[in-house]
Amino acid sequence: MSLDVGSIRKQFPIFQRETSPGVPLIYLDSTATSQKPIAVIEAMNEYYRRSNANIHRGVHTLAEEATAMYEGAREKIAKFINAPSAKQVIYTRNTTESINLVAYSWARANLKAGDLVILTEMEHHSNLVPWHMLQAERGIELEFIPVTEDGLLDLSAYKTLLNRTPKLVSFTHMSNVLGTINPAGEIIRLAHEAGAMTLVDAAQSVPHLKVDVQALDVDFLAFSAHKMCGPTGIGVLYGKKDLLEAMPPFLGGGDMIKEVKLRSFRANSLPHKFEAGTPAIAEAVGFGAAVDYLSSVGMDAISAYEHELTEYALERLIEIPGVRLFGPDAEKKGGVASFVLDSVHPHDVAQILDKGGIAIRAGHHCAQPLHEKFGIPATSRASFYLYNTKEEVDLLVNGIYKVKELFG
Ligand code: C6P
Repeated sequence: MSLDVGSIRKQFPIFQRETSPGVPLIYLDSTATSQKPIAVIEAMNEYYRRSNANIHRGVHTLAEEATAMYEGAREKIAKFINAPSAKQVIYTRNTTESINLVAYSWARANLKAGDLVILTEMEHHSNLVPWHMLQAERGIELEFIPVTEDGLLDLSAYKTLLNRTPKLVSFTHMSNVLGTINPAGEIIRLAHEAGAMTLVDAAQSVPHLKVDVQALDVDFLAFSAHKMCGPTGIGVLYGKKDLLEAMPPFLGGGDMIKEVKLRSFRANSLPHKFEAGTPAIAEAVGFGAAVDYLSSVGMDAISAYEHELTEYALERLIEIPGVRLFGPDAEKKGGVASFVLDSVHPHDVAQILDKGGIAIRAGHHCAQPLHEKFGIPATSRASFYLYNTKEEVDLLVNGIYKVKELFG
């Protein structure tokens, strides 16, 4: 395998801990949130120890250092996704807030009753509920690209939906349940041909694949730092410049203004127009360090390694009698293995595995409609990142055999 996983693991302090005496941590829940390397932890620590100050406000040394660190991280993130300018990288709290920003600002300014928004059946709740809310408020229409039995988007059904001249196509780049990597470039090209804008939920793709916003020609793209070795509390909305410039502010307050009078205000320029109030400064610094870290390992190497690991995991899991796996084969998916085990509730599977130090997630993973589509309330989900190993996959498989034994 192409990565030196032994030395990568040494950079993540959490892997030194045991979940109970003598039981090392096997962390297979990076789709929920990734672990953090020492470089990220130390960058945030160092910021608080040496440079803590508010940004864009003071002229003292610390304020200028803090501002430079906050804006420097934005430059790094812009480069990481190949944004034409750092001004097009808006800091938010997370993917969820980024999608809500588009729904509140762009959509409320541009959509009226009867306008169609196309989503998919595999969306996370954060790319469903903001549109449900707008539907209730505005009377927009929602349609969904169906998911096939093998966990792919039905692109011929999508093409038929496009005949109804949608205003927006908003979809996940990679499913957090099926692992499916959707053909984002093609979906965007077809949407544009039909005259629609596009929003990509890249919460699961940016951490694991090289994502180039210019090559994709996407209009808006949302992701979170905490799934890509960075801290919680910060995410990004990328947008095309002309769209962001035309959009009204989302939240009002300090820093997002050029001028305020008693009865009026003028909004600030990009990106500050969308960043009201004191932002997550230390988190931005950590986000920049995370991007440096992932770049130093190499996104292509990370994707290739995860692919090999996922292929191995799927092969091993499918051998277990009573396991039903969801999603396409390894060629079409990222490092996610969601499954059900005959007559054992996913929460029981997760709880028993936890006794052996194995952390997986069980539940609907904030994708209830997708689970409903497959006729199940919940799945167990193991997910992989650059620090996981084949030995951990083997321990997971042994753990599932133990669950089977316990439940007869
Ligand atoms: N999925 C999971 O365990 P936030 O919480 O805003 O950082 O990310 C939301 C989100 C949006 N889209 C997709 C595809 C996601 O997977 C997630 C987060 C986690 O699957 C937590 S529910």
